[in-house]
Amino acid sequence: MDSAGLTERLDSLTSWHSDWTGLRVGVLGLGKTGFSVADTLVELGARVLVVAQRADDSQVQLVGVIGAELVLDAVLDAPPTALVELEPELLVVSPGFHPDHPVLLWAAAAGIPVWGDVELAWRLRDKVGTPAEWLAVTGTNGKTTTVQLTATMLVAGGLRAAPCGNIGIPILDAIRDPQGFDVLVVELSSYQLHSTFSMSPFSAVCLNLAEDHLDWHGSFEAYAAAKARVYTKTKVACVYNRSDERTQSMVEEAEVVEGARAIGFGLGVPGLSDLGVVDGILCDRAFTDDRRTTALEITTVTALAERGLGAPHTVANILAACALARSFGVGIPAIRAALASFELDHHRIEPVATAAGVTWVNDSKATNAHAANASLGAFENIVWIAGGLLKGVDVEPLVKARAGKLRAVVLIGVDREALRKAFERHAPEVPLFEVTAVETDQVMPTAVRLAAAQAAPGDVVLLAPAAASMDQFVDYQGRGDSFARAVREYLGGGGS
Ligand code: UMA
Repeated sequence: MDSAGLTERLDSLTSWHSDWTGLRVGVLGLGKTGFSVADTLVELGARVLVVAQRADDSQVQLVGVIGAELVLDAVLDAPPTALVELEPELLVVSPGFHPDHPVLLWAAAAGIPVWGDVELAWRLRDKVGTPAEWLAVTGTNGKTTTVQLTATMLVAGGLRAAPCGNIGIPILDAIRDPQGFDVLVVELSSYQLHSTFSMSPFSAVCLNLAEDHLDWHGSFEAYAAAKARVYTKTKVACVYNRSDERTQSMVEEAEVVEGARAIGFGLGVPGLSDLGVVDGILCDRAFTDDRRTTALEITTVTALAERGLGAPHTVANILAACALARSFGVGIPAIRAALASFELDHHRIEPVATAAGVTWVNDSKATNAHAANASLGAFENIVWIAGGLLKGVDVEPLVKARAGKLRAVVLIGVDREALRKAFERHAPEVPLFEVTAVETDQVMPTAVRLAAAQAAPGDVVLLAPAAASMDQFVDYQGRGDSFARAVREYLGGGGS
């Protein structure tokens, strides 16, 4: 088929009920995404070859069972022969593949279109009855909490709703659910947005923007451009963060569906089309008929704080979730009911223990400087445990901004040098300790001992690493679990 014919065929594939039979597709990656993509395309009658550098045994077996072909190549520094011979009409890429991966460079040179799983899911969303609307959520931090909050509010409002996407549930699994949904709350990473073109969400939010994943995108501009795509073709509400101007600019510059409104959220007094806080009361001034003269009261910061939801960045996430849910018509009583039962996930500013006046807090989910900054902002007098994989991000502004709160810092992880230098330059007065142990089971016990020796009554020992965990732990959950275990063992042993 010539390239015009191929473009025409791919352009026509906009429905589950389109003719996908015989389409030759290379699927890159065999993790959660790759398997869901292969499984879906085989079901549609496409010819599927999966290519991956590594995969779990169970996934490898399942690929055979569903009837897709597989090439495993640990190096993969060039397209495998089987892929070249397939002459794929389309590649569907897993988000973990860097854009400059040799197979993607080959595809670009050969003119083979590359989609992500979100692009595929958008086209296939009419499998079960009326397609669900999508509420799309991105941002550097707070995505998962906001997605969970929004889904909880929608369900409390009597809707069939589910969270999916980067949160860990492949979006293709959600659109293939046999019962179908009224609405999906879709968490989108910058990686996923990079390979999404057709999506037209009901409402969308970019919660905030700070440096992260620069090693994947190559530059902050490229990362920001990927995030900005969340607003493209939004139909009803483009929700932005009033304290992050770049999210507002993204909305101003986005090509949206005519009639879509810009809705701000923030911790200050709300403007006419915003959600905000007045005298400690969270208010909606966007989705009420009489918004010139009244604001709808949702709840109070005090009530949220009593439930462990009072940290400033958590309140901001709640307002963003309210904006999305309200845009879909959820009433204030349902939102209140949702907030009354909602619990933050583990590893998000989670108190682990208090002993001898020292509180130990696990915020292992703070995997970048922006999240760590929010975390450090929630406490005074902190012994900070930080470090891991910095992903090319500059930590100097964070150290400079928060040094005044730090009683001491304990560095873990492989990128200690950048953090150490930042302290030498901007906060030489803060006592600094380093964990040189590299064995996973030694890192946290050592860090906890060092931190305990520095903490005084009234202090918080805060694990908020500002870095990814994969240098020393399986993931951020493993890192947080290891910290909590080490704290309990230390305190159980009569420490602190
Ligand atoms: N692979 C290669 N070579 C590569 C990269 C990947 O061969 O260079 C293959 C391997 O076979 C590997 C598979 O791809 O087994 C893994 O693919 P993946 O890294 O894209 O991960 P998935 O299991 O498909 O999970 C992805 C998201 N992971 C990433 O974006 C890195 C999950 O987000 C998401 O939950 C899932 O899809 C469902 O949508 C996780 C994540 O860390 C939580 N996201 C990042 C973040 O939140 O910061 C973006």
